[in-house]
Amino acid sequence: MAETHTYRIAAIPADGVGPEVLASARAVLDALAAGSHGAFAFEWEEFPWGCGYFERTGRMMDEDGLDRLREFDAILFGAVGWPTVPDHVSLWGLRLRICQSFDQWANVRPVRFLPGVRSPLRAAEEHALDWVVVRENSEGEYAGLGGRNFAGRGPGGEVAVQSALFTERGCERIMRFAFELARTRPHRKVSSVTKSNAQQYGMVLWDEVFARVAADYPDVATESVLVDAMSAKFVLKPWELSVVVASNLNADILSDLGSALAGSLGLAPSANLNPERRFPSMFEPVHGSAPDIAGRGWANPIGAVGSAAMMLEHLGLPAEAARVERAIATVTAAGTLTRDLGGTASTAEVTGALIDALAG
Ligand code: GGG
Repeated sequence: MAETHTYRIAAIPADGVGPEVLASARAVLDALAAGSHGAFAFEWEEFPWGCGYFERTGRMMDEDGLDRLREFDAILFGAVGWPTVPDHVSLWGLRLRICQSFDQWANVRPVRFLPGVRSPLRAAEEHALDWVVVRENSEGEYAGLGGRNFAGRGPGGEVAVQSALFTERGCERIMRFAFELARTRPHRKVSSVTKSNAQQYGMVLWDEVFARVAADYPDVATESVLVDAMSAKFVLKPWELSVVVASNLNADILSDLGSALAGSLGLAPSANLNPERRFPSMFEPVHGSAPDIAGRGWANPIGAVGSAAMMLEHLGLPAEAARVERAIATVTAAGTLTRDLGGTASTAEVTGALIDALAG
């Protein structure tokens, strides 16, 4: 028998519902490995980082954390953020630290409309709705450039500047990534999200690079749409979408809108990719830590399990990724839904149903 291929995965459950949904994703992956007849296995190492860790140590992750993560084949991440730590401290101290240090410059966020899940867009029954938001994940509005000025202004006079950084290289690589992805999809189209009418420097460069890159892909249809018009299009004409490429902040907002339209933020998976594979890539549900429902066993694990499927694809296990995606569709079609989708199933019940569906 061929040797078992063992994938080393770093698990970072972090905060709120993160540990609950990550436990589901791990259970589904371990069930898949157990049924692989020794073809592959997962070796997990769990890191206790997050807001609880910050309260104990003053750090969101260990000082040598990045060096330790570098050794893994991939990272599976839960969610970051808790009311006891300012959001900009927790986000920059963990999730953004990993994404930016490991040059995970492409954040891929599929919007899938699952059977059995009611969406406001189900009126458009005749169309199969399925698109991908490609988020520029290394610069733009998340470049961390700016400052606050208290000096000499007196009470109430403070000013803050938050600048966005757009580089030709950053724009070009995410756009080429989007075009290559579009070539793998039935509808070969890339929609670029801009705001160049109001943002005359960064977004005009974005538009110019898009036009230049598009010329290299004559087989892929294109459009350039203002972010406000694109949010309307997500609701009114989503069947015209295939791959949507946008800057860091615009894509973050639009992907939440897309997953809400598909039924719930709890469904949405994502991959933070370092396409050159110089560093491990990181897979996480789009949703945050949801302090309002954390610890109650209600969290929807499908976003985390879908992220695990994206990790399988990245690790070179596309058939296994497809099996997990089919299991997700089987479970939603059967009406085993958590509360965010109008159901009554717990996280554990959905996880059990997913594992049963893998076996079926
Ligand atoms: N699993 C995703 C997560 O933890 N997100 C936390 C968050 O606040 N992210 C903000 C952002 O990525 O823009």
